[in-house]
Amino acid sequence: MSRKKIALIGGGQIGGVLAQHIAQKELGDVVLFDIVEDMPQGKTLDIAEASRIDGFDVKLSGTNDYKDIAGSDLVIITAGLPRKPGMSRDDLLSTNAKIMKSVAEAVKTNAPNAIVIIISNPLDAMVTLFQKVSGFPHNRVIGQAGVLDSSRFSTFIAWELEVSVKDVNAMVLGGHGDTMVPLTRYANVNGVPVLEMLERKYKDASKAKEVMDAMVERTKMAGGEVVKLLKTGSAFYSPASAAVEMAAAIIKNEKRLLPTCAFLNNEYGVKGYYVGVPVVLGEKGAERIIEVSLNEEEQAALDKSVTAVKSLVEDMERLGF
Ligand code: A3D
Repeated sequence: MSRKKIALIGGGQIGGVLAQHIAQKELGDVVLFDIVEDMPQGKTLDIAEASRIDGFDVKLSGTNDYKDIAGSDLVIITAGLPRKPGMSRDDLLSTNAKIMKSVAEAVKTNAPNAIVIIISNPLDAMVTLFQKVSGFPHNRVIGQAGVLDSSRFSTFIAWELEVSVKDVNAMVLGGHGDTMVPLTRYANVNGVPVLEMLERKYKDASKAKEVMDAMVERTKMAGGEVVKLLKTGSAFYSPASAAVEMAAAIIKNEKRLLPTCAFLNNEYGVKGYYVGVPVVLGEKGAERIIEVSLNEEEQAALDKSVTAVKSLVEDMERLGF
């Protein structure tokens, strides 16, 4: 089996960690692209020089020339500005849309058969724009947000219940913004409902609900919490880990069921928009969208999140993209 080729567009904070994780897991040869001269070359050289110590053997190269991404099986995009304190993800719209348009044109020309995972914010709009400009089939263009948001939610649950995070299963649906929808009813610790564990812990249903609501709120604001602490940029370790989990599912055709920003065609009552939902990821990218039954309250929350995604996409269209 020949080794896969993975191109990373954007060699900043997330791009660098992506390159390191992908190399360490030997998912494929890595080409790191950035417009900043020498920087991606320096980062990949640095990572490659740890290969003897870490025990991985893949090719790593940095480039400022899109021709070097030719033949890529997978492309992961982080090009664009990150948030600074006080900014919402949506504040990045016009700058990052301009960047994403140029990236989409270059990927279309140089790696026309690749599956593409987008991380740049505002996520739902950037995925929509990439697909529109590239014309790639919807199953080959997806966004990373839900894996990270779900991992954040799972982490807070593990801390609260004092159990290993490895046993926590929790999923976040919707757009990657303040309206995202953590599914509290489905959250469980190896099959035991989190809500039930909270009720037993506090022996009081309303207190249990209050604690759950606080974890939901922290999950929605988790990106901003990190931005406020870092001051100069946004989260980068955890977004990279999240995208690598998706990349592995695709490269190894694992059929993982992961929350993914995917194109909906009447699923969840949504037609023609990219929204975060559970998706089976494999060698064809987003292979199947999985519908989860939602109660009235959950459906209303998802509808609200979809409305936010639609208005973001409309804003982008008004800007001429
Ligand atoms: P940063 O460290 O600034 O890296 C971005 C890189 O993009 C820089 O190295 C730039 O030089 C490069 N770049 C700029 N313009 C272009 C261009 N035209 N072509 C190619 N590269 C270019 O940011 P980061 O790595 O911290 O974050 C990258 C993006 O991910 C930002 O938009 C963040 O908001 C976003 N982000 C998303 C999540 C999600 O979960 C969706 C989480 C965290 C950050």
